[in-house]
Amino acid sequence: MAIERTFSIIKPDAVERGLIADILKMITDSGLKIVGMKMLHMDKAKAEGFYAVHKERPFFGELVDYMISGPVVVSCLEGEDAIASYRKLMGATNPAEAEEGTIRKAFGVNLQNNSCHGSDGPDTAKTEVAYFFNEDELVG
Ligand code: RTP
Ligand code: MG
Repeated sequence: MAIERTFSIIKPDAVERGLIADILKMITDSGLKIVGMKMLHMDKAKAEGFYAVHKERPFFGELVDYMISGPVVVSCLEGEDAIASYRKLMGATNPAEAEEGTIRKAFGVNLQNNSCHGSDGPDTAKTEVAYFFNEDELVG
């Protein structure tokens, strides 16, 4: 298996409830390494750009409003099979359907306020990391 990088967001619902450390612990306990991290509060244009792929979906407006409702923690994670491995750790999009031991099962509130984001493939991982990080903000 290849060493990959993926992009993660600890979403506003989780930051607001003081769950940054709990989620980062689950990430590092799973064997993924944090190679870049920052806290920020997205403006509307930044969030709309990030979720542009969903712009025709009925939930787009609500999703953007939620993502700019408070600060988030963005990170770049590295490890073997990091993209699939982090998607597995997050669990199903809807926390009600997420498996035991996943971030969304532990902390997700509902289909929208599901505590975390992770890239869904190699192409999105690359563009999403680059959307938030310059090369000199990543270590290792
Ligand atoms: P993510 O992109 O955040 O890692 O989540 P995902 O791949 O599991 O889900 P995706 O289909 O890409 O949806 C992106 C985010 O939009 C919100 N959502 N709301 N109201 C709804 O029907 C609905 N469906 C999705 C969630 O916050 C989801 O993570
Ligand atoms: Mg997605």
